[in-house]
Formats: sequence, structure tokens, C-alpha cells
Amino acid sequence: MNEEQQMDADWLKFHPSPRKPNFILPEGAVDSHCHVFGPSAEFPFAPERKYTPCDAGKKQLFALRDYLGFTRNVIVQATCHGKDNRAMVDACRSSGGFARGIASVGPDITEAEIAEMHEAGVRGVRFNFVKRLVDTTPKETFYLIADKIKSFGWHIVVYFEAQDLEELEAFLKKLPTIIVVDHMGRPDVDKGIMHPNFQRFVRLMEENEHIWSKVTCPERLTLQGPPYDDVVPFCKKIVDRFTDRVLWGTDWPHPNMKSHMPDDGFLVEFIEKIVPNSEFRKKLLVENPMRLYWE
Ligand code: 0GY
Repeated sequence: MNEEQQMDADWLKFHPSPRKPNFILPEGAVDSHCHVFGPSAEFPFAPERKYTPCDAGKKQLFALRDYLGFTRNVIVQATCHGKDNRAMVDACRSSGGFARGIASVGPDITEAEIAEMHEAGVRGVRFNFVKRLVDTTPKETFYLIADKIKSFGWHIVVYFEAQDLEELEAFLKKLPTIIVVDHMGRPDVDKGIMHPNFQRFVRLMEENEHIWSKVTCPERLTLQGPPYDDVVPFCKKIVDRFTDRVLWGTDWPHPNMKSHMPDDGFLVEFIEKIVPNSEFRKKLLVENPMRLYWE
């Protein structure tokens, strides 16, 4: 491997042997938020990346999918690959139609390039506002990108932190496609679900039917650690209120986890805690992602 692409010294690798979930996923379940990293010998990480991860390629992702009992994946371009979508697109192409992708692109993207990615299975772009992951992109640039992808029926995935929503709200409302918010807009779980920042997010979803949320990443949001009970009320609130526009994913291979590496089998079991109702679980895991990504 190229010397400069050695993984960061404090990088935590994905769990080597997750347990088999004791909870059986509904048939056709979709892991709607996961990534591929490299392998870097084939798909080098981008020069502008803010972290260098371990390799975590499509073979390992698809093996985990089968082991956990998922049928499909939505592979979100990770920031360590910048706007070089080759690893993600290659994984989509190798999936036999069982993976969709979310790309990261610039305003210079051409219609032909979008069409080619669409053919491979890409169905959206991600706009990232998390400062530790990316340099700031002007809103005008995002509007230009949105304008280019909307005619393909693509949507926009946004990643931001709770305290940034106030400033972003007007921008999000103006975007012309479905919006999918990563990890419930990253609430501060110690503040509770009544905190104005989380209430602002709930209101945003209430007032804007084109805004969806991933009820993902208890391992990232928790302050208490496993079994992530402090995150449960947030996920429940969003699933109960917006059952037809929620998604769930593992977030494998869990970039930038510092406190611990979650067991993916345990994360799957966590779904039962936040969605005890089996009809709702079918929506979260099958019907909603199928409607958004496969119709
Ligand atoms: C996530 C979260 C993170 C990283 C990325 O693309 C990425 O690098 O998404 C993070 O560090 O919070 O959704 O995987």
C-alpha cells in the first residue's frame, strides 16, 4: 500500500466478528446507510480527505449484508473518497441491482456523467456540512448541483449537526428534491427530546413532507455507550411521527468512531427497541427504502 495511505494511527477498524442478530429482519430489508472504503490499492483515498481509514471494500460489505440478513444496501459516498465516486459506483455495479448509491459531486458534473452513475444505481447526492469532514461549500454551489440532478429523479442526502440547523433551515426548504437527513440531524442526546434544537428538527419534518430522516447511528450519538438507551427516545419520536419517511442503516464500516466500535449484530437488534411495531419496522426497513431507491 502507498505509504501516505496508511490508516490513521487512532483509526478503529470495523468489528471483526459481529454477533448474529437474535432479531430476524423482515424479508427484503435494506441497509440504507453504509459506505465502502477503497480498497485503497484499487481506489485510492482522495488527497483532500480529512481522515485515512482502513480498507473496507464491497466484498466485506456484501458479506456483512448477507450475514446480518439484509437484502440490499444504499452505499453513501464517504468523504475520504472526496468526489471520486469510483469505489461506490463499482460496488453498486457489482451488486446485481441490490445496491444503490449516493454520490458526492461538484457543480461541473455533466449530464452524461450523471446518466452514467444513474445507470450504475446512483440515486442521489450528499451535501455535507460537518466541518471536521469537509471544507465549506458555498450554498450557491449546492443549488447548482441540485438543479443538475433533479431531472434524474435523484434526491439529496444532507449531513449536519443539531446546532447548525437554524442557519441551514431556509436553504433546505429551497432545495428542489426529496431531502434525507443523516442521523436525525445529530441531536445532542444529553439535552433530551424537548431541547429547542431537536424540536426544530421535528418541526422541520412536520412542515416539510419532502424531508425524510435516517434514524441511524445510536453508537455515534450516545453518551452512555452500549446499549444506547439514551438515543432510543429520539429515534422513537421520529419513527412514530414520520413512519412513511424514515430509513435505517448500519453505517458500516463506522468512520471516525473514537469511543468504541459497535457490534453490527447488536445494532440490528437495537431496531426492535426503537420500533416495536412490526408493521412500522416493515416500513422502515423495506417499504420506505424500496419506494425511494428502487421504484
Ligand atoms: C457517517 C458519519 C461520518 C463520516 C462520514 O462520509 C464520511 O466521512 O459520513 C462521521 O464521521 O460522522 O455517516 O458515516
